[in-house]
Amino acid sequence: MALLFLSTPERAAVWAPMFKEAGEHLVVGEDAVSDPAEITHLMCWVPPKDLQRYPNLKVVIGSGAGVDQMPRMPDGVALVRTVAPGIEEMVRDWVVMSTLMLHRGMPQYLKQADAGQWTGHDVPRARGTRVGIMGMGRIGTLAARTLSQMEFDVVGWSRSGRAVDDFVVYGNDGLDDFLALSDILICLLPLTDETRGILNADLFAKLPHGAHLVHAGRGAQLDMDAMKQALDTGALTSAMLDVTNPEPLPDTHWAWGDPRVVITPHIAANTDHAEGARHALAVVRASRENADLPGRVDQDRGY
Ligand code: NDP
Ligand code: OXD
Repeated sequence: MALLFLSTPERAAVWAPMFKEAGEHLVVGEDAVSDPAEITHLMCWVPPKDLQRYPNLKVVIGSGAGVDQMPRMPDGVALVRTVAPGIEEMVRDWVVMSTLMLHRGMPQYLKQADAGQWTGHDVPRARGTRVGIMGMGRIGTLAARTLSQMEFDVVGWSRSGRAVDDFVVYGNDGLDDFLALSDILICLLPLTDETRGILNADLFAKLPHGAHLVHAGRGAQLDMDAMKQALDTGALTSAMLDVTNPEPLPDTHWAWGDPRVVITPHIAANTDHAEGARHALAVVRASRENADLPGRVDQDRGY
C-alpha cells in the first residue's frame, strides 16, 4: 500500500517525515514509482491521464476542498476531497471580512480615499441586516455561526434544506423565498452541473433591490456581465469576489477598474501542508480498515 504524491516540493518536505513517522509509504512523483502495482492512493490537484497504469488504485485525494477540476474516476476508485479545519476557518474569515466590508460601505470609502474625500454616510447596523448563505455545508455553517454572533439575521439555502443549528435553511424549492431575504448574498456552493452559472440575471433580480454579493465558491458559478448589469441598474450595490469568471481575470477586464467590485485572486484559503498530510493519513487508515473515507465525494452529485 503506497500513496503517490503529486504536488509541490514544499508540501512534500512536510508530508514525507509525517508519513515516515506514521509508518506509511509515500512515493513522491511518478518518476519515483518502481512498481505501479503498489500504488493504492494518489494525492494531486488533477490526476495524470493514464490512471490505468496503477491497477490497484483505490482512492484519489484532491488537494483542495473543491473537486470540480477532477475528472470522473474509473470504476472502483473513490474520490476524496481534503477536509482541513484551516481551509474552512480561512474561508470563513474571508467571508466575514467581505460581508463587513460591503455592509459598512468600504468600496465607496476606498473610492473616496483615492480622491482624498472626507465624507461620511449612514452607518448601518448588523442587527436587522439579512444575510443569505448559499451552501450550508462545512464552510457555510462556520460563516453562519460567526455572522449570527455578530447579530446579522442569517438564513441558508442548500440542496437538501437540511437543518443546521437553529438557522432557517431553505431547500431547492425555496430559492426565491431565500433570495428575497438576502440583503447580503454569500455564495459558498461547490461547482456542479446544477450550480454552474447560478449567479445570473434572473437570480440578481430576485434579491432585495441594492443587495450585496460575496462570492467565494467557484468562478464559473458567476455571470460577470449579468453582475455588471445588476450593478448598473442598482439591483446590486457592490460585490466582493475571491473567485472570478474566468480565472485568472484578464488585466483588461472591466471588473478590475470598477469601484463597486473588490477582487482577491482566489486566496480565501490554502491548504496547510501538515493538515493535508494528517487528512491523507486518516484516509489511508480508513481505507485499510474499510471504514468511511473522510471527505468522500459523491461523484454522481459532484461534491
Ligand atoms: P460542503 O460539501 O461541506 O457543502 C456544500 C454545500 O452546498 C452543502 O450545503 C450542499 O447542500 C450545498 N449544495 C451543493 N449543491 C447544491 C445545489 N445544487 N443547490 C443547493 N445547494 C447545494 O462544501 P464546503 O462548505 O467545504 O465547500 C464549499 C465550496 O467552497 C467548495 O466546493 C469550493 O468550491 C469552495 N471553496 C473555495 C475556496 C476559496 O479559496 N475561495 C476554498 C475552499 C472551498 P447539502 O447540505 O444539501 O448537501
Ligand atoms: C479549494 C480552493 O478548493 O482553494 O481548496 O479553492
